[in-house]
Amino acid sequence: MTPQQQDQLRSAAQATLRANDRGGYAVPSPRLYPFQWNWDAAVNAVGWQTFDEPRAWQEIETLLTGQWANGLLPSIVFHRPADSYFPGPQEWGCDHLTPPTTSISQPPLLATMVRRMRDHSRDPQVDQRLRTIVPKIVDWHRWWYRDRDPEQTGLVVTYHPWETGSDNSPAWDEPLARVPATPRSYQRRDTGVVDGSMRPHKAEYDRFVYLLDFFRDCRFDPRRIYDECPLRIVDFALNAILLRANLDLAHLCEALGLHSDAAQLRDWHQRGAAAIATLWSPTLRRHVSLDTRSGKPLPSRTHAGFLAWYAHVFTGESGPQRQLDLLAELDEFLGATRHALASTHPTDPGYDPRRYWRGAVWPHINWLVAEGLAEHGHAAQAQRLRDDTLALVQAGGLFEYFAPDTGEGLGGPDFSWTAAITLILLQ
Ligand code: 9YW
Repeated sequence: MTPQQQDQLRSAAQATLRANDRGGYAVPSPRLYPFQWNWDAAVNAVGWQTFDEPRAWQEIETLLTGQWANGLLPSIVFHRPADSYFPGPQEWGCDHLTPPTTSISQPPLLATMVRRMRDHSRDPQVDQRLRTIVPKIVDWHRWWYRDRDPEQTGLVVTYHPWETGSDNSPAWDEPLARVPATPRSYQRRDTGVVDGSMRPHKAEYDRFVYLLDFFRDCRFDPRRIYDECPLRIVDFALNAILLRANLDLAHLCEALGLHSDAAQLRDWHQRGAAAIATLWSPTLRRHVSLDTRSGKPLPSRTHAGFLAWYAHVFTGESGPQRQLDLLAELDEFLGATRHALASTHPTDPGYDPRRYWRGAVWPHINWLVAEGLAEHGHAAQAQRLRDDTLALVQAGGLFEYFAPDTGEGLGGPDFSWTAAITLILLQ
């Protein structure tokens, strides 16, 4: 890319974030997702920081207004009503809250993004802001371990594919099939905004809706949901993101003098890293997620395993060999499609290059995997992922995700976190 092309792309990405700004928060994509999403906001903040640092912190502070008293930081904060999205706050049974939210969370990227923002900050008063922000993120991590790991295994469970952020990944097919379909009728909005062939199937939505009704009917009682929810999985990707976030949050706590919180966070990381090692599959050469209802591993060949570097869990004697195995698996992913990184490998029976998390390339995942690779000295692979991401965006536009075979931009247009990742990679 020439410097002039880079400038053009940077301007387009900045303009997209500005256009998606609804006053303190950016919607992921104007019509498809008209509210503030949790892990999108974390990525978007880092994107904002490349050209407007005060706005970057505002993105996070606005997200935190949706935090529940028990620490949960919800997946969506419905700051203002909009009718182009289903399910809204009433469906979740959370319309009485100010602001209304969902009742589930999303991958906890926030602490890692906040640490990065502090490292890059030009604001001499930044720690003043962090004194309010950091304890709230600690409360969120405490919520994960209290409500989502009541048996203290070191790993947290999730109850909804939306909570994993990778909604229709083939990894969830089997556990989701055991969830009853909702008996009630409902009206999807997403397929009125983008082509239905790029979205989850109705059978999946029927179960997504069943689950959110279930949480509401349980009155969000954590013990009851843990005991009775028909879907209960240990998502490797979410746990990898949480483990990494524990380390970054511990660093932030130390910087602010919150030493006992820091010690707790390092303990969670250590116990989690030991527990996550048991999810390694020597035959598949990667970690896999676990269905804690059936006790069975979920072996779908997805990109999730490549977050192991980012999570810093290759500790102990097995670490070096496991890294070599995972690099071999990564080579197979890189060689399998024209554009990396396919979210599902083409040999997986669930592969579908255009249908969302069943094959499409996701810019933010590329970036996270690249960060982890670079931190472990695998510079060439990291660069390949960064180059592929920028090439896709340049040729295909600032879309939500991209076809790994043709490079076509798919899903929602003018997508905020795609813009943010573009800005980060062009930095
Ligand atoms: C939904 C906003 C969100 C992302 C998720 C992605 C999708 C659908 O869009 O969720 O209805 O919440 O799967 O990861 O945060 O971009």
